[in-house]
Amino acid sequence: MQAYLSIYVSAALLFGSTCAIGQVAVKPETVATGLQHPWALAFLPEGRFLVTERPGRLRVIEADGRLQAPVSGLPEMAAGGQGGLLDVVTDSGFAQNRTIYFCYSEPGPGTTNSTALARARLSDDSRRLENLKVIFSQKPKVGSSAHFGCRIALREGKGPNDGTLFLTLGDRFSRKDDAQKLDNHLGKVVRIGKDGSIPKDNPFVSQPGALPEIWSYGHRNGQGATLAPDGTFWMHEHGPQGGDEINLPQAGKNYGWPVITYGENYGGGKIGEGLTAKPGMEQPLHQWTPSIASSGMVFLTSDRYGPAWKGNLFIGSLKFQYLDRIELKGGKVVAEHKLLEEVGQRIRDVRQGPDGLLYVVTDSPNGKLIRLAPL
Ligand SMILES: [Ca+2]
Repeated sequence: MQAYLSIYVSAALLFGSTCAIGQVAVKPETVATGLQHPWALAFLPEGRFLVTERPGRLRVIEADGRLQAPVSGLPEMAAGGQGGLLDVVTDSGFAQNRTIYFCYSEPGPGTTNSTALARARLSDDSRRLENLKVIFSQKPKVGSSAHFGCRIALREGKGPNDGTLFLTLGDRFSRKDDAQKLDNHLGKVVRIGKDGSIPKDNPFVSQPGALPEIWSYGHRNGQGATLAPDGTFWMHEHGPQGGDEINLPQAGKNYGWPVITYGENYGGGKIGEGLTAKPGMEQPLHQWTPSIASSGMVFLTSDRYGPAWKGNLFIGSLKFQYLDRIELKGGKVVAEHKLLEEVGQRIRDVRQGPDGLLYVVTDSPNGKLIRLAPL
């Protein structure tokens, strides 16, 4: 972090202002308003959008910004607190099969709930879901309204790790020690087939007592996930008070929570033994202290903003209400730049559209869908 800061500051001095580094003039263009706590954004053919609203609605937004009535046929949800309808992605074959995947808080007995992942077909008129199937359900169900995760990254292609979904799962806040145990799905990344099957090369399929969906463990609450242009799986997760992290989870590895963390308890005080490193536990690629409360994540692959931005990573900040443009070099974070501060809302998700432009949704009772228009 200190190394990063010194690079940032010296670059700023060199160029006179941080804005001069890789500067591209962009203007936030509001595409749609009136969204209630939008959480995730996907793209449909003909310039339309698919947006989740946390209270449990899925909406199509027309290219001109008109909101359609909520899509019907969604499963029952435990909406409340941080729970409800969360991430959504479209299948790479959506134009033919109209398949989507979404994650949400699924009610259990009494006041319990957990994160679930469902697959469905969006009807031809985009008004309802058909052939709904819950393809994963986090175990155990817990009486908590916090730390559901969840973000979905779909890896397509024909290689051994392809045709699968990565899903980030939170520790439910009250069960952090379970993130270190392999007999549950709390504080994990899981990996499943698009039909809910378990890939044969998942790391714990043949380990007695371990759940076979687990890809990596020791996570706290991941609310960003994507694939890098080279196909590597990237995610980020919220720390407690400090210590939000970017990780590149590899099969079977332990990302440390709650044994190691750069954060501390809310109100102060160390977590566990107050360690930041331990043998057998992975270090994050990057960490933010204080926490930015990261949400949403995408690599820009288009040329629409010029060469300075191509290949940059974009992550939303809920807490400080900006979009973080992250420059990487040699796989490390070398600079960060704040965008969209003028919007004054929590940035919940960021994606690259089929037009190569970046889009965000803002998490607010009157949330917006915003396009970053290059000037
Ligand atoms: Ca960690």
